[in-house]
Amino acid sequence: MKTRWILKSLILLVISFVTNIGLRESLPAAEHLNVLFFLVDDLRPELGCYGNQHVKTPNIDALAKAGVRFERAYCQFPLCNPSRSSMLTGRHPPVTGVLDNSTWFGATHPDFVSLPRHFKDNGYSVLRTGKVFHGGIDDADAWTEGGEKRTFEGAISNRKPPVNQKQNSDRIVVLDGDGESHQDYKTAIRAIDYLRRHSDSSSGKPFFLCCGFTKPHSPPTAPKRFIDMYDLKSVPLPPDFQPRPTVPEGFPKPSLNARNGDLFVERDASPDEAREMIRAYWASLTWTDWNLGRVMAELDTLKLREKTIIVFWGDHGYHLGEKGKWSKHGSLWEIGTRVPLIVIDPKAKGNGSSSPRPVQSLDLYPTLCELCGLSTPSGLAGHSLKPLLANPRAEWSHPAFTVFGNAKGVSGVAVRTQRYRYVEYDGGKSGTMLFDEQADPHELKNLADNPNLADNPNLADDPNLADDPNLAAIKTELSKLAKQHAGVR
Ligand SMILES: [Ca+2]
Repeated sequence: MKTRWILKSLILLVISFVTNIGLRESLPAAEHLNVLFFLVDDLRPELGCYGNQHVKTPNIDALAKAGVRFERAYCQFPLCNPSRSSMLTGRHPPVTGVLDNSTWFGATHPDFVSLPRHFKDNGYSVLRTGKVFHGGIDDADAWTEGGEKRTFEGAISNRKPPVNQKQNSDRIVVLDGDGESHQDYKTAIRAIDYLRRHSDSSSGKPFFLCCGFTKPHSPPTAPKRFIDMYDLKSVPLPPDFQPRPTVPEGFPKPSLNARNGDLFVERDASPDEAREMIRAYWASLTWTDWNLGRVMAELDTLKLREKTIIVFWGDHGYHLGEKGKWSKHGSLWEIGTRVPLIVIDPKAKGNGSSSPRPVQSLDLYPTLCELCGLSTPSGLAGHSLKPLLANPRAEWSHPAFTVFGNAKGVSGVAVRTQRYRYVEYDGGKSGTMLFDEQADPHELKNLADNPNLADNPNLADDPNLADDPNLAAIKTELSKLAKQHAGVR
């Protein structure tokens, strides 16, 4: 009898060891929180919780009420693959080497452990549904479920864009019913299935679930009832609207690409067409909000809120006709680089408020490691946001950096402090931009080339800058930061 009891105890011990072997950290398994990470494609902070009075986003607004909303969050590159590769490896784009939509970071840097891979290595069930890495360039081995084989071998995709991409992107898609036929509807279904199957924490394996919606990326897409929510006549145009991308007088030529990437490609946008496209973008993001709401309802049904960190993130900014530009390609303006970011740590003291500090997408990797009690891999460039989750106005000395370029290298660097945005093209040789975002939120006035800059006293209390005596000194300090960042490798 005693032998049988010892044998049973030994078997239980072995089962327990095998179950928890992946959780290498010191915390017991039950104390590791789950992660539910929403990634939304091409969503600028066009949301109720970011002050937009027109759009209907009740489910995302509810996330903002429950967590900390970051008022000034910035992507590292205004394009899908470089932005996502940066956030998911915790490194700046010049370090990942991903500066286009064709490059796979892992071929050149097999030593970089991606965010989902790190959670997998630490014993989490790591689950993917929808777009997380860029399409066809998945870190396939990072997931315990949902990984997809990359569509090419080596570092660079040889896939050519379809010949009719321009026409496909530049249109409005109306779905039947609730949109059941669309990928994003199915992405939510799969997330709900994952939650049901992985909700039992007694298994000793918490989950890290990434749920990536492809809308409102072009073509704007929604069931009809979401389009009908908006009255076309009430859609405002931006104050700097133009029919085509137009570099304003006094601004550097590289600040706007003459050719739009996704919408109104090589054609004018009339004011009426622009209103219709903005309405379609709103409908598309309201449908995304609805899909997100379905996943959140399941999380609540399963009573997982208290055990789950929730992140809501957009991959880069987006123009809707500002300065005649549509979509994101190459924009280092505020509207091209600012992203929505909400983090809910169920225990955080700052929940329900917003943080004015400039933060970056690549801060998420170290943040999630710290909140979940995992070690942080070496080589990450970001800073954990945990102090700002506790106190959204805590001291924060880090500015945000965004770059643009291509396979040949970086051509533009933007630095964002709490108050200022500064941009240098080709190290300043192709022009510079300086904005006081508090005085000029639409970026209509380029201060950089003002010969009387030294006459303007620095009245701002910007926690990211030294106590510079005037705007000329601020420009000098920001230029130094931009040049340092251009040299990051
Ligand atoms: Ca995108």
